[in-house]
Amino acid sequence: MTAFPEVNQVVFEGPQSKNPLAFRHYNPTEVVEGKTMAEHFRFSAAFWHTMRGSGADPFGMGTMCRPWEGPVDDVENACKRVRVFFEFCQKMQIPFYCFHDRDVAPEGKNLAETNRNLDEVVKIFKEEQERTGIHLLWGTANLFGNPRYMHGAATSCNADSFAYAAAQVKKALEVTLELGGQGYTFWGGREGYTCLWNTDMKREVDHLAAFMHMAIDYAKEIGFQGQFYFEPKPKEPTKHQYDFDSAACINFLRAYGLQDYVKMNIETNHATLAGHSIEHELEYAAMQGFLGSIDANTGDMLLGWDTDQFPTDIYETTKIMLCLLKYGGFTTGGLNFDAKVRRESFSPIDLFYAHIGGMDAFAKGLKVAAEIRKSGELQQMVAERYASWETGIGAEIEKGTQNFKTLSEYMLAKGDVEGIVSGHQELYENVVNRYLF
Ligand code: XLS
Ligand code: NI
Ligand code: NI
Repeated sequence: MTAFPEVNQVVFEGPQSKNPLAFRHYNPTEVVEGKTMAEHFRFSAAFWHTMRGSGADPFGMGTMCRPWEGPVDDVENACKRVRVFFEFCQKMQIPFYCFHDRDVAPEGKNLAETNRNLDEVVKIFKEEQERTGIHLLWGTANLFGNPRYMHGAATSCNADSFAYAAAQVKKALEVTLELGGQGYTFWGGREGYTCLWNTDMKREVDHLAAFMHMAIDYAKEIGFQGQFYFEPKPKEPTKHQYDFDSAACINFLRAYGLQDYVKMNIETNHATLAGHSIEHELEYAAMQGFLGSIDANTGDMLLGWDTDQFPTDIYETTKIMLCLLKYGGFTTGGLNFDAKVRRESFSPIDLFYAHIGGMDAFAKGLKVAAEIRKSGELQQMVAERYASWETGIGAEIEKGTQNFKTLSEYMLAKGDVEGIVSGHQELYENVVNRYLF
């Protein structure tokens, strides 16, 4: 049985190809800067969007045509859907996937039945992983969809909601371990607030930290050695999410002694919602040693919410790849397409077009980034900009041999600052563009 009879394996045909079901730039075995493209990207498909995205929005019901879906959302249907997902990943040459517990299996009458449902579906995941060689990049738990989490999960005002979330993450960790998952992600969901009048912020943030410590303790207990990730998002669904951006998350991790266990999973559209760019968020996390994984997507410049579109902007992918190359790339992480097809793109084939576009945009970005790095032009210009730190007073400040008194004496003798040069921003922009067109 095949869910996508019209698609064979999507393969690399080269930049001249006009075949909409072929890669023009993504060539998994092509080596760039000493690694194959497959190793650089570690592409992953998101089960929640690719298999569960219905196309519903606040104004209208689902639109997606998914012929493999049965009339009821039961375990049997869920198992069938898993097989379709693996057919899709295999045809796309996507080596990893990510999922939430509730994406893959329906909730039962109570927690025990829900856990049993999950176990049934996980068996199929295991079979399909073995059949295809596709791996789990990270697992996670949906701690935001059910009404029991209306006030948050770990940060809820209701202790039972916290306890239920703990039970859910316990199970999600077990399942992630069972599937050989390489990571586990915390995304805040509703861990934030909308009205400070009714909110005890300190208590909530303390609870979030306690919750993460419990997860880490339990992971140790069961022998889960995957990497934990924290995924920043400034707002949506709540007005103020506690995991606002890289800087806020890293501060939280350090304040609560979690910094040795958790790295960042950075999402493009979340960065822009925070008023940053993805490259800012990546650079900040990486320079602090917290670069973990990426949720690749893009927002719409004219819309103020998480539109989760597939990335197609080569300028943007070039910037992401420049940062990844600079910091040595992924170890446990990967490039997970946390992206969905538009509501109007309802046919199954659109899932292929969407992922092909994203993978090609990143492959082209990687090639451009590698060219920029090879010439060394930009690095040279930046080095010149900071030249005053290489010798003289600059080098001494960096060595730590100066203080306010000695610097004051230095400046009193010198009289004023010398050697300020232009920032040449426009020149930098032109240099980058030279590699793009
Ligand atoms: C939502 C988040 C979510 C996480 C996983 O905006 O991006 O999909 O990646 O819980
Ligand atoms: Ni995400
Ligand atoms: Ni998102």
